Amino acid sequence: MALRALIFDVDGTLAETEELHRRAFNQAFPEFDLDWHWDQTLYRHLLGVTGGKERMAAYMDENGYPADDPLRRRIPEMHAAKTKYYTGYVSSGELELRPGVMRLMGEALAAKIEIAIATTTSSANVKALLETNFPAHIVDAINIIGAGDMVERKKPAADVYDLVVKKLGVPASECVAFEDSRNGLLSAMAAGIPTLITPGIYTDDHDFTGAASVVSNLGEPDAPNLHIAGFGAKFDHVTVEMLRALVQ
Ligand code: XBP
Ligand code: MG
Repeated sequence: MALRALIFDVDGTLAETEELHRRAFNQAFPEFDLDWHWDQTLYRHLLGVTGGKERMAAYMDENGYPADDPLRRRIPEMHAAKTKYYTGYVSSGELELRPGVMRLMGEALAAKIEIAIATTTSSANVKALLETNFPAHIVDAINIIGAGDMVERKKPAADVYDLVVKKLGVPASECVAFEDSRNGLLSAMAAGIPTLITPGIYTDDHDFTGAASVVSNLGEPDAPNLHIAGFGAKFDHVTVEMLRALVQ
């Protein structure tokens, strides 16, 4: 079995973005005369719902807002305000990539292996992260991006991974998905893609049963990662060589 493509999730996988998302939500709420404040404990719970708009609707459901509350019609506006703040934070360079992300992408390109993105977040957020944190040659090589606003059903549904695999035109079994959450793992698995997990600050307690491999992060030659479960115990950082063996 050949290794044809690496498909990366964004939030929690490329970078620890969720604290900036949480800050952006909290900055947008007062604009709509809401005294909502999502602290880290509440946000960890709310992250069980993927998609910012769906997350706000779930929060309203949990806090007694009627199904026909007029505020629900303002969720798209609220989400646009939040996205404006979030993309501003990202573009001002507040994010750092997780260990090994840039290195592995460079190795994949050198080995003529495709790189793609499959995320629940909005396209504007992906664009801001790629343009701010990645060099042009990598941005130019990422031709296939599946984002939350492109599919009917967000993760854990397979939709976004199915879309990306279809655009790649390769067998799902010859790709590797990189994820940080159970919802992301379930989505990639439903699409038939072997999945490597790097748990994030908000997902370290998730059940990753079914993952091909779970490691603390992708690691660097001079900054080894920790092997947690599945394939890869003899590697101290994730490489194309390791991934080729993983898909065999
Ligand atoms: C994570 C998500 C997103 C972000 C917020 O996506 O579920 O909803 O939390 O972004 P992934 P939006 O891990 O698949 O990248 O507000 O744009 O949804
Ligand atoms: Mg994620």
